[in-house]
Amino acid sequence: MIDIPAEPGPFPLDPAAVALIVIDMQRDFVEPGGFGASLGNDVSRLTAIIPAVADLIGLFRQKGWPVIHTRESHLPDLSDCPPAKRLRGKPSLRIGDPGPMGRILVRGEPGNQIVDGCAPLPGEVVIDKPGKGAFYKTNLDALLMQTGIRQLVFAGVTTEVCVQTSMREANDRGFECLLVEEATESYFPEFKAATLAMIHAQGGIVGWTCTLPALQKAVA
Ligand code: TIU
Repeated sequence: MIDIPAEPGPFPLDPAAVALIVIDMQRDFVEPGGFGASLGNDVSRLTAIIPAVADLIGLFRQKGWPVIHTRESHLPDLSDCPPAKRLRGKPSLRIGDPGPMGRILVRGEPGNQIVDGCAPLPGEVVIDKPGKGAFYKTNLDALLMQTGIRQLVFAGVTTEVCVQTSMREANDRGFECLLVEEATESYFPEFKAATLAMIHAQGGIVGWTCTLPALQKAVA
């Protein structure tokens, strides 16, 4: 075990049972013209974390620890997109509409690709998920069970939507979860701060949070 300085206390990282899960670092959320921007958001806060996420991915690759990537995406016929999701709000473009990076949030379109700085290497698992949570209608649970992974280090976007939803799903399934502050971001800084606080409150009710330098130093 390697003790990572974290909140609410040290995270006991097990090199034999840990994986990094990078949530939805896809152009749809991080670049102008995608789903995030269509909802009225300024994406620059998210673009800014690409180097930190890349550093974290690099650390796991250097250690030989697994890296898992996710993408929020729907089938081209939108059969896996509930109308309640597609019709929500008043976006400038809805899921499935053609945009500057292809159809919004549709699997295989340019906007659905993970940004270059965080791109998966051959052999790394990429989970396409129709929901906000990474476990809903995916094989992630089975994959983690097969490979003996019991701890998940979380990164990606957005902190309070897909990252937090996935982390809560993982926590309920018995995984020990650690969120890295510099490697996650929200369109709303106050939501990021609240999410970090609520995760590690009450003795780590949904998991742990740590800083990237603390993790880097502890595993060096
Ligand atoms: N809108 C928003 O903040 N997030 C999402 O819709 N999906 C993810 O967080 N990936």
